[in-house]
Amino acid sequence: ALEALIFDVDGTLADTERDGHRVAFNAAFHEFGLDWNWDVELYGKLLAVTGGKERMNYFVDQFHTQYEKSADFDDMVIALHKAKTRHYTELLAQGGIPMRPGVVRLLNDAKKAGLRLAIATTTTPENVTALLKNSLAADSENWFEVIAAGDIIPVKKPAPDIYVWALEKMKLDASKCLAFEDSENGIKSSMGSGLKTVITINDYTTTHDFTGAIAVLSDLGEPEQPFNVLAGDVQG
Ligand code: XBP
Ligand code: MG
Repeated sequence: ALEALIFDVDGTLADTERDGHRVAFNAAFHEFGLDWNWDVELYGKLLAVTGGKERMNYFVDQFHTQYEKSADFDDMVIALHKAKTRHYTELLAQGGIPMRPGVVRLLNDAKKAGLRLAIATTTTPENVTALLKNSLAADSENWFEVIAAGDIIPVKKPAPDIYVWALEKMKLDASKCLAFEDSENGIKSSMGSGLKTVITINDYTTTHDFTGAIAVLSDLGEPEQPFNVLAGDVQG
């Protein structure tokens, strides 16, 4: 039987990328006097690489090749990323980003049904805490038994490591568990760890390959024919 649900954060619990992370990256670039600007379209391409520091490196290597990296480039990326996290969490503190449709209902129903909850994300732990606190509920960090996030795992999605880590922490077999993702990198990671996966798409991921997903949904809101995870619609 189903015992636990594991959630991705960015794009799955909330639409954080375009109006959240992207804006925070640009604010950090501005703060550091860099003329880098990630518009909505470019950011869609940069999402191919997960992790903020990794994404900045990917940008410079693939999209800004005339930029000359100084000897302390890696240190600058770390400092930039700290500033980006500050901008992002400030944005969340202003209540900037709501949960996606159906997310709050599903989490509450899952808790009532006695399911265990966890998070597996490439984003920074502080970002997860800030989103949960400001957009879900003050105490909602405690709803999740495990929050697997950021650099605790050196190899980020699409590698399965973060999900494997979460499952090990929970001493849980993948077969007893369901993952929720929004992206191709995400489902590669979750399925790579053996997890059945439900996809909710968003503007950045509509064209992604979700082969193997047990369901691909527009969102977790109320369809005409309710899709009821807890009643076993997705056990097969
Ligand atoms: C999320 C990401 C992250 C965030 C930024 O992917 O790709 O890089 O955009 O996070 P997923 P940090 O939803 O697949 O986990 O800047 O904190 O690294
Ligand atoms: Mg995601």
